[in-house]
This record gives sequence, structure tokens and C-alpha cells, in this order.
Amino acid sequence: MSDCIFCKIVAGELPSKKVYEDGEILAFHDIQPASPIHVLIIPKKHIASLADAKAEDWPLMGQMQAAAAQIARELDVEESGYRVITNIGANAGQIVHHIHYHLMAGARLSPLGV
Ligand code: IU
Repeated sequence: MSDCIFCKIVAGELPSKKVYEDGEILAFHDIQPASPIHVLIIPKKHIASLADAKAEDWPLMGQMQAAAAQIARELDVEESGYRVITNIGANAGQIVHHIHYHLMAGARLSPLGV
């Protein structure tokens, strides 16, 4: 999508601090980290949110989760623990409408909730 900021990052039109890349997936440090380690894992394909993923996209969603686990190992937070979440829609606070998993680690994270 031409006006999507994450598609521009995928295309190399905007910079990112890359931590992982393969044919379908890109992961980079969040520009405004909410935890000491805060990485975003995105598909190169534009999908607005988990709610917009089609049956054909489920393998890709699995690949993103596998990438999250691999990145956590590489960043050495597997043992201390980490969180992988995706926000969907307004109530969850989704700002960027290109699906992304947040990988958060490096400190004791606050409980999920309101
Ligand atoms: P959200 O789940 O849509 O709320 O998360 C969007 C995240 O994308 C948020 O943590 C932003 O700091 C982050 N981000 C970024 O890393 N680079 C950008 O250019 C923009 C947002 I816009």
C-alpha cells in the first residue's frame, strides 16, 4: 500500500534498525520503545490486522511467531521472558494498520489489562 509507513520500511524508502529479515518477514526496533527491548515483526505483504488475515495468510502468521521466538533467542531474552502481542483496532490502540507483532522484553512487564 503506497501510503503505509511499514510498507515504506519494507521497500527501503524509510530507514529502520533491522534485527531480522527473510523472504516474507522483516523485524526492526520500535522507534518509540515501550520496554528496554521492543521489536516489531511484520510481514512484507500488506495485511491491515489479524482481523484481515485470510486463510491463505495463516502460515505467514505462524512464520511471524516463529521469527519472534528466533529473535528472542538471538537477543538472549528467552530465559528471562518476553511478550508477543498484536493490537487490533481502536480499543487495543492499533495505530499502524499493517499487522505487526510487538516483541517486548528486558524488564518485568506490567500485566495486560485496562
Ligand atoms: P500499534 O500496535 O499500532 O499501536 O503499534 C505501532 C508501533 O509502531 C508503535 O509502538 C510505534 O512506536 C511504532 N512505530 C515505529 O516503530 N515506527 C514508525 O515509523 C511508526 C510507528 I508511525
